[in-house]
Amino acid sequence: MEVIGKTHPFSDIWEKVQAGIRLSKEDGLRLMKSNDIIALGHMANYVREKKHGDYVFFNTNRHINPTNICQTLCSFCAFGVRMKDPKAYTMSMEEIEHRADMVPPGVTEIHIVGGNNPQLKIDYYEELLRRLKKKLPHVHLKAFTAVELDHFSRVNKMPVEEILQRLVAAGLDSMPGGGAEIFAEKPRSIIADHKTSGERWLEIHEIAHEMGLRSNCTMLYNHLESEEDRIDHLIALRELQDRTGGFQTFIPLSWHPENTELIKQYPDLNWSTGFLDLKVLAVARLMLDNIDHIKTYWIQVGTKLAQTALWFGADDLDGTVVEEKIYHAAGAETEQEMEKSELIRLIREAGRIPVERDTLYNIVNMEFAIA
Ligand code: V47
Repeated sequence: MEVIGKTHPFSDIWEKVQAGIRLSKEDGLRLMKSNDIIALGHMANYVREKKHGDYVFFNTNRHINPTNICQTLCSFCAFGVRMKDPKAYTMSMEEIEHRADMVPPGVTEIHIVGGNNPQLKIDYYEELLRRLKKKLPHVHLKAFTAVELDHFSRVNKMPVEEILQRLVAAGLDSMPGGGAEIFAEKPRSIIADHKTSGERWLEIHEIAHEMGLRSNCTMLYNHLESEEDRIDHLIALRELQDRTGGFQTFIPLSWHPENTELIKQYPDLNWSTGFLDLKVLAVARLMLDNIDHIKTYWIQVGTKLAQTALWFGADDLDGTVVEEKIYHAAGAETEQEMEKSELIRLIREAGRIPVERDTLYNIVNMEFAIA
């Protein structure tokens, strides 16, 4: 039986998907407003399999969050704190080096993001990258969101181009996708009032791409955004990707409410549901025709849903992670790390083929595919 036959309400969209024709904003809105999760999943999985067959990518990585002191203090976030907060910390270079010493062989990436700490100048971050690169020359350093780079630019009174040049010279290899949140001004002004604007976030990624750096992109949903805000956000990413081709992967992130100011202001908001998570992921796969990979972040959606997502458009499970702080500050109940063997088991049990990749999606190990 056909999932989407000629009389199905999405038959026109399904024809476009099969013909590789780009979906419009109106198409995106119809999909986002639909509860036909089977049809959405069917179409997203079609695209996903056309791009990647049965492969599911993962990487062996570590997270380091050098400081949680943040002057931006977005209401949706539970990680950033004021300087005088008892939980405030900034890692010394010795602590950073200690973490580098703990990195076992086989790790290919360190993901580094932190708060907008006004006391740290660019030389702190240059030194951090240099020390990590010296100890771990083969490990890819994916560091600093566009929001942090914008903050460094203001604190150091330097154009972001110069900040990026200095950080690249110190060892920066690529940029993570955080900080995008939702570009629409209305919800952004409530959930992330003092943050870098959506326009500036896009501009900084464009600058980075023009300098030859690759980056990721994200969208934070399940707060005050409308369905239209979500589609506009995806289209803004798609348009930038048309110009630069620099985004590697898109990661949908659902908002976690615990310990945040936003839930105090809007007590009716809630945790995301598995249904919404799968819907946003599938619609993203369908709208972002020019971004190769869609990552489901198991830390954030949980391992069971992340595994299911591999049939709803996702082809990447992120990694072993280790020491995740941002989601755990906001009540995430997942573990803070996962063994590689467990990632492989989840992928295999979903009937897919595990492929270990590095940050730039070069294949590190295909042997799990054969076992
Ligand atoms: O920008 C922060 C989100 C992001 C909360 O590039 C929250 O490979 C939900 O971007 N509830 C950071 N979300 C994480 C991120 C990321 C993760 C994994 C891989 C990559 C990559 C990037 O986390 C922030 C924000 O959107 N966030 N607090 C919260 N309470």
